[in-house]
Formats: sequence, structure tokens, C-alpha cells
Amino acid sequence: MPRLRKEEGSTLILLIGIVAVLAILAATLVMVSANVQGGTTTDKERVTTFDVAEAGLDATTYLLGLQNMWPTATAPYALSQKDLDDFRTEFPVADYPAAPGGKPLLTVRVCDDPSVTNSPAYDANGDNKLWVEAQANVGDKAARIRVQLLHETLSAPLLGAVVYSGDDAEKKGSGDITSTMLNGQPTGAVYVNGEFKGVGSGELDQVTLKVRDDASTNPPYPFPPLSQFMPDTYVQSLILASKTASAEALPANTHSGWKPDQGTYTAAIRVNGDLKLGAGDYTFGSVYVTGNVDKTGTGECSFAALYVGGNLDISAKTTRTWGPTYVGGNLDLTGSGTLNVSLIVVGGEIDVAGSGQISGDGVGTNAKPATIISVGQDKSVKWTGSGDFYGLLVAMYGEFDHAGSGNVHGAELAGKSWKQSGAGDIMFNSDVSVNMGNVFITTMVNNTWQEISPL
Ligand SMILES: [Ca+2]
Repeated sequence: MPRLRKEEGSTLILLIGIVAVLAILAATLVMVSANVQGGTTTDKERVTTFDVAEAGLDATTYLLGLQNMWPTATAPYALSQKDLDDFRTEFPVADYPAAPGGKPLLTVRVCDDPSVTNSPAYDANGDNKLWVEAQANVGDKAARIRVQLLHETLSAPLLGAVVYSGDDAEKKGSGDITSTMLNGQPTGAVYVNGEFKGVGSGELDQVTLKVRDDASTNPPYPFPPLSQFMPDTYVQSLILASKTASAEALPANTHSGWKPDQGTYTAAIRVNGDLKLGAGDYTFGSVYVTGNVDKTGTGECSFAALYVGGNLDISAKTTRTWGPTYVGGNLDLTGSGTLNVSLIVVGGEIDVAGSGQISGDGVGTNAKPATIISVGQDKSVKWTGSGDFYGLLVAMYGEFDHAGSGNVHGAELAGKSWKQSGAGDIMFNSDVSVNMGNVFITTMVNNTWQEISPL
């Protein structure tokens, strides 16, 4: 089969788009004609095989886009039997018959250079790019497509601010604010871009206090803005990294409001309206919801990637890996149990309550610390939890209210005023700082999407 020249790429994508639409129409026609005269199995397989290959490519792209899932020399990519089994449950044998000779429904090749036999299944040449090829085998038909992925890394910004208050700050709780000591000096500081009122019993002796309106604590001027710790480029990168869920899904995975049964759903899902999850365990791949998402009742849930146009309300939590999440409305985290999440970017208010632990210090097998940030104008962050939080909590353009008895291991940053009234400590912890790790953004490289000859 002839290889495509580069300049044909975008035309090809357009053509494939048209072909995909035609394929869906054809599938509908096939189903209609099947009802009338039985149809032909071959036509149907041709259509569905391409759909399966596309779902396989999408699923692999999302998987590699998860934080810390980019393949390495010690952990090269491999399609597990479990992933394959999960994938198969999305495509029942009745509609997607098994290929002869024991050929699997899906094969995936991840490699540095697809033109090289045995090209390693990780980024061996260090250019932060990998190819993904997915082949679907349905009946006696096969379809194979590929795309190149780019993996970009951004450093976490924990640069020594335990607390940043963009306006006046008030501390009246019994909680301490501390940082790891190095050679007798604190490694963290409390920055107050205004006046500081400290009346609580909490200790401040293992932290440096820098108050704009108190010259004794703030030589030299000028006072650092929040953007010194959270540069705009970094915030924009977080927003981008949080929006990895695909807005597109196959017609069978597109729902108008949805209340699914518990289970595992690997293929990309789109919900126009609200997604409601009741009691039970749910494991999702990429999920894109235009309305609200809420999880109530017992049981865990996790998402490889989640986009919520409205509010996200989670009362039951999960110890499973929960991938990048964007919430256009408000975020409410309550309940008990552990939530291991990497990144949540929120357009509205953030309210963290409940007794559960959120993420970990990243030491050994402990979960990595989380970044949970509101980027809405005047939108506040409220911490009333009694559990422990590990990572970075930010109200970029709003107020921060720390009223909980739980401890925050990491930092609290606010574009406007900050206040603390609870018994919870705020601890700038070097383990958390080191293991905040980086933000990883994985995107498809333009004009690399191709349909190729099946193997
Ligand atoms: Ca590479």
C-alpha cells in the first residue's frame, strides 16, 4: 500500500471524517435492510471494524495521556489482557464477531518509529514523541489506523509559599503553619499581600512570615505577586492538561442524560445533559459531560479523564487512579474514603469537606500529590475537611477559607484574601514538594492521523 505524502494529511482527515459519517449512515442502512431482508454480514463488518480501530486508538491515546502513564524503558507500553477483555465488553461478539484463527479484537502497537521492526514501545530516542497504531479484527475484516503523540512536561511550581494571600490575611485557628527546616532555617514562607492579623494559638515558628504592610517582615520591596508562584503560562497549561477528555464519542456511547449501571466502560463516552452515578463501582475511560456529574451512595468510581460542563459532586471516593478533570461549574468533595486524583481545574467554587484523605505525599508507593485549582474570577476555595490533603490548593482569583480540622500537606494559595479558623495544620512538606512532580500534556501531532494497511 502506498504511503501518504505529508501534504495529503489534512485532506485525508477531512475525507476520513466524511467516510466516517458515510459509514454511520451505511451502518444505519445496513441495520434497516437487515430487518427487511437479512442484510449481508460482510457490509456490516466493514463498517464496524473501522469503528473498533478508532475506539482502540482513542482509548490508547487517553491511557498514555494520563499522568505518569507515558511509557518508559522500565515500563514500556503493553496491552494487557484485562484492557483487552474490558475493551471486548464494549463490542459484543453478536455485533462484532471474533476473527478466525484466534486473532484478538484489538492489537495496539506503541513505538518510536513505525517503519522499524521491533521499534521500542517507549520514547527511546527522547524526542517526547511516540506512534500509536491500533488494528481491529472483526470477522474476516481488519482496519488499522495510527497517530503520533507528543508528550510535554511542565514543572510544578511549589517554590516555597506555604500560604499566599493576595489581600489581607487572618489566622485565628489553633492549627500550625510549618515548613521543613534546613540548616535551622524554614524552607517555606507565608506571603500576605496586605495586612496580617494573627490571633489564634497556632504556631508560626517554623515558617518565614512576609507581610507587605509590615516592613519588619518584608524587606525588600516590592512584594511578589501570586504570578511569581503561579505564572500565567503554568495556569494555562493546567487548564489544557485538565481538558483531555474527548468531546467525541461513537453514537452508541453518546447519551442524552445517563444513569448507567455499575461496571467498566473503556470507550470514550459523551453525555449531553447530566451523568448520575448511584451506589456501586464504576470505572470509566474518557467521559465528557455537558451538564452535572454526581456520585452518591457507596462504592468507588474513577475516570481516566473527565470533562464536566456543570457541577461535579462526589461523595463516594476512590483509591483508583483518577485522571485529569475539568469542571466548568462548582466542585464539591465530601464523604469519607480516599480520593487519589492528579489534577482538577475548576471554573467555579471549590468546597472540600468530608473526612477522607485526598492523594498522598508520593513517597514510595504512596499516591502522588494533587493539584486542585479554581480559575474563575472571584471564585473561592473552602477547605472544611477533617481528613488530610496532599498537594496544592489554589483560588487563583478568589478568596481562600481554611476552616477544617484536617491537615493540608503542601500549600494554599489565593489571589484574594486568605483566612484560617480551624484546627488543621498547613505543612510545607519537602516530600510533597518534590513529588508534586510535573504536569504532563499529551496531544496528537497535527496531520499524523492515517488509515494504513492492516497487518
Ligand atoms: Ca520518540
